[in-house]
Order: sequence, then C-alpha cells, then structure tokens
Amino acid sequence: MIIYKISIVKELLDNGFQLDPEAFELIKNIDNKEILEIIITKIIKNKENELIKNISKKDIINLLPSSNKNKNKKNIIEINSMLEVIKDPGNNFISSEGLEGFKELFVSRYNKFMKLLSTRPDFYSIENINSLSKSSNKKIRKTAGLVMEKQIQNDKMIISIDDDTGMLDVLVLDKNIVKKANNVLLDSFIIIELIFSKDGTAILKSINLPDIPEHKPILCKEPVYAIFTSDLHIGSKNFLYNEFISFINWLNDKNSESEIKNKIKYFVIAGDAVDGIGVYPGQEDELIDTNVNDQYSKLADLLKLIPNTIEILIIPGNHDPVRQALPQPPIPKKYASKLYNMNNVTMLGNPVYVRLHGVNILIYHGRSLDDVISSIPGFSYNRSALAMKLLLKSRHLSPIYGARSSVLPSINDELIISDVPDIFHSGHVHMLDSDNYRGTLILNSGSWQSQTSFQDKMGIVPDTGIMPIVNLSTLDIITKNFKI
Ligand code: D5M
Ligand code: FE
Ligand code: ZN
Repeated sequence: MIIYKISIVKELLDNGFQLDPEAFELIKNIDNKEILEIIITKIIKNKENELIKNISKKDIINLLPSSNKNKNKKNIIEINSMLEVIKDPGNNFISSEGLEGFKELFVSRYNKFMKLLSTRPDFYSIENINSLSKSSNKKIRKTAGLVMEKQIQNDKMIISIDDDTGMLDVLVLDKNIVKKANNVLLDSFIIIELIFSKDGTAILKSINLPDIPEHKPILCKEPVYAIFTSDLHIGSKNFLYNEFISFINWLNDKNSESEIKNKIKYFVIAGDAVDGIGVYPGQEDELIDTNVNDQYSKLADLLKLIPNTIEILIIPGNHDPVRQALPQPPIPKKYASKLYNMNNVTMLGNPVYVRLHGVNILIYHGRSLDDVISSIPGFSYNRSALAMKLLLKSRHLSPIYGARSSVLPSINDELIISDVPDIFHSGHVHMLDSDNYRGTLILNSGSWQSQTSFQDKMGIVPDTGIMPIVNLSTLDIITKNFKI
C-alpha cells in the first residue's frame, strides 16, 4: 500500500500538480486503494485545464464519489476524527404503559443498581428490607433501596425507602447525617446502615449514594480539541447571530491560534439548537422563524460554515420537536433534512454516550437540572456543575419521577449512569460552569440566546457567546469569548 501511495503522489507531481501538506497527510491516511484511485482520477480530470494545479485537503474530501460518500464517511472519520457512538438509548426505545410501566421502571432501577453494586466488596452485607429483623441488639444492619419520601420534623428527618420486598421508614437524628440526607434526591438509589432501637424504630447510621469511583481517564496522546456547546435557540429573536458569526470567523481565520484550530475535531451541541415552536405559551411573540423546518435550515446553513473536517454531533433538548420524556430520540429527518445531508453531522438521542478520540463522553441536555436545583437546599442555577455532580454521585440522569423533567416508563431504566464518563456535558441552564469530580470533567456550556423575558422573571442571567473548548489529551478547558 505504501508503495502504491508513493506511486500515486509521483503520478500527481509528474502531471504538474502541487500537493498541500494537509492533502498529502490525508492521502497517507486513506487505506482504501479503490477510493484513492477514484479520487486521483477525478482530480486529474477536473484540474487538467487549470493553470495552477494545486490540491488542497478540501479538494480530496469534496471529490469522494457521492454514491460512496456515506459508505466512505467512516474512512474520513478515522482520518480526521474518531467518533464512536457507545450507547444511544433514545433510538428504538420501548416504553411501558401507565401505572404498571412506572412500577416496572422502579423495579428495573432497583435491580440495575443492585447489579452495579454487586462487584463491590461489601455488597454481600446488604439485606432485603423484609428480612431485617427488628431486634434491638444494636447490630448495624445494611440495606439499599429507592428514596420514596423525605419528611422533615424540626431538625429530624424520616426517610422512607423501598426495595422489591417492602418499605421502611428510617429516622435520622444525627445532624451531620440529616445534612447528608438533605442532598439526596427523591427516587434515587441509596445504601444505608441502621440500627433498631428498643421500640423497633429504625435509626439511620450512614447514608451513601452509588457514586462513581475515583478514576484516571484514558485520554488521547496528542492534543485534539472538542468544542462543547448547547442552547443556540436559532429561531428566537434572542439568538445571538452576530456572536455566532464571530465564532465562525474565528474558526475560519487561518492567521490566528491555528495550532488549536487545526486540532479542533469535534463540535458538540447538547440540545436546544433551535427554539422550536409551541414550547411555552406566547412563544410566537419571541420568534423570528415560526416554522421549525426553517429554524433547522438556518442551523444547517450556519453549521456549513464550520470546516467539514470537524465532526458535528447534535442531540435534542426540550425545545426540539421530539417527545419531551427521556430518553429522547434524535431530531427526525422530516424537520432537519439539510442536517442529515451533511456528511460531518451526526444526529443522536438525548442522553448519549460517545467516545471522541477514545475519550468517554456523556452528553445530556440537562432538563432534570431544574428539578435538582429546586429540590436541594443551597443549589443554584449559577453552579449547575454541583447539580451535575449530584447526578453523577446518584448515578442517574433524572431520578425524580413526576417532576418537571419527565421520564418514559419502561422495563429498562436507561437513565442510570452505568458507564463512568471522562467528560459529562450538559446545557439547558444557560450558564457556564465546570468542575472535576473523581477524574470526570463536568461541563455546562452556557448559551447563544440573550436573556429572555421568562429568564428575567426567574432572575436567570445567562452566560452567552462563549465557546468552551476542551483539550482531549488533558481535559483542560479554554473558553473563547465571542461576546460583542
Ligand atoms: O431553559 C432556559 C432556562 O430557563 C434554564 O435556565 C432553565 C430555565 N427554565 C426553563 N423552564 C423553566 C421552568 N418551567 N421553570 C423554571 N425555570 C425554567 P430552556 O430549556 O432553554 O427554555
Ligand atoms: Fe435552552
Ligand atoms: Zn433547555
């Protein structure tokens, strides 16, 4: 193959062609003789009458035979970027019906968490709720289940937990444990230690979430960058078009910061790319485009200005025209055909697990952050990374059932964070925040929509026009500000 490639390059040079170094790199990386032959034949034919026969990387990418473009996409991806979709639960999701479905979801949640814990050394000491004898021999017992209720009485608390054998009310007296229990979300899975008092009352001694282990992320060796964004809200009067164009101009300006720009391989949009229609009462008054297809068409036109060597990943949020209950399927082709026709765009569900250049990434729009922030004392919109951290510790993306963020009933709870991500990316709150927890980079990406009247009423001042760019070899974040 190497000899073949040398002969091809020689043939081009003999025919008076000049090869850009990037084009040369690309040819070096294409390992399919058939594709190479097609490209070279086309280049020679197309440029035979040109005075300066220069070949750029773009020439080669554009000259891939169109019938083979999708088939060959994998080749291009392997050269420029390495995108692997690990798990996309919104695709082909089977839901259950009504109250039965809700019960099945909780049974599945409990069973999946027990399986997740089964490799941990102290798993064997977890007892079922119905087998806990109420003897008051001060022996510490251990059990696990889902938090059904938290009642606060003065400075005490009663937690009701449920497993598939029964329900137990546990009294929390210790102030430090009450504090810890305050940070536990309803319907999430907990592991507790307790003792029974003389009168048979269960008293809480410790409370723990499933949590993620401390881990060293497997990063890529060379610096490769990924841009993480969300909440463009195209179609809204408040979409910051000029700021977004300023970002596009920066990306295409070869004279500055090219050492970073040349290595940007991914552009991730974590939902709310468009404002949608009929999302809240009176939205029409705040829209420029009242047709969702037009909104996606504008999005595609903007994304076409991004170099096509960058892989673009798009998931839906609560403004996109797909079902609101999680997991959400990818935005359908009937609304966004232009995006589907772009070779460097991949449409995915919400949430989704991907691997970019070997780095494990969980992308989730973040609707449940509203519920987490409003239910935990001290949490706020401007520190959304703390709410995301609690989701990681709870190992669940949307534990609270029946709140603002809805979950589809199912026999398989797909919102459990079963794989530990190296990067956990969300949006939705329109405020930029980040943290690092046990080796995982937590990132909330801000927005491209100026403050709406609704956010004004809520006291939300959004962070706008900022692109967080992550070095996938270090997990360091560079924030580029395009605010005008
Ligand atoms: O959400 C934009 C912002 O508004 C985000 O910070 C959450 C907040 N938000 C959205 N809906 C609600 C409700 N119903 N109550 C409180 N706060 C909310 P977006 O998804 O872009 O509309
Ligand atoms: Fe949004
Ligand atoms: Zn949103």
